[in-house]
Amino acid sequence: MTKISRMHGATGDSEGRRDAGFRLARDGNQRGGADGDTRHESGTTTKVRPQTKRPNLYRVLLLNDDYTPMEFVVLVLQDVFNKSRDEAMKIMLHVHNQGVGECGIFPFEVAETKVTRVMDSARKNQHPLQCVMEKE
Ligand code: TYC
Repeated sequence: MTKISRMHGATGDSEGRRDAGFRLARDGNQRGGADGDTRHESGTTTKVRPQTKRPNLYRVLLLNDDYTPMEFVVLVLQDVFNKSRDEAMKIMLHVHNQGVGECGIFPFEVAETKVTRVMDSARKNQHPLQCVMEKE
């Protein structure tokens, strides 16, 4: 469901500014968007603003090491990050050759859960594989 916020107010003030409250309320909403005006018979204006806050996104990265088997990394990428076999192989080889590679970009709690799943699985299998997240 789309959340709607309404801001009532006069359309001008003593300093000649229009809808100052509305502009303030928009601060931090970088996406902007389609904002509508509804004029009432009373002469007041209602601004309707869909809530379009984006979640904080985090990049999940795999780090290379010399000991974790390539096949284990490929399986982790398939299981935890839902990659196809081909895509998992591509990412694993990128990490193997470049030292670090991206598994995906997710909202904080999703990223955290994926990092935990990778680290738990690596520990359980006694591999030194490292998985980290960084703010996008
Ligand atoms: N470098 C490892 C090897 O040669 C393979 C590997 C790839 C390990 C990616 C970790 O994130 C990793 N067995």
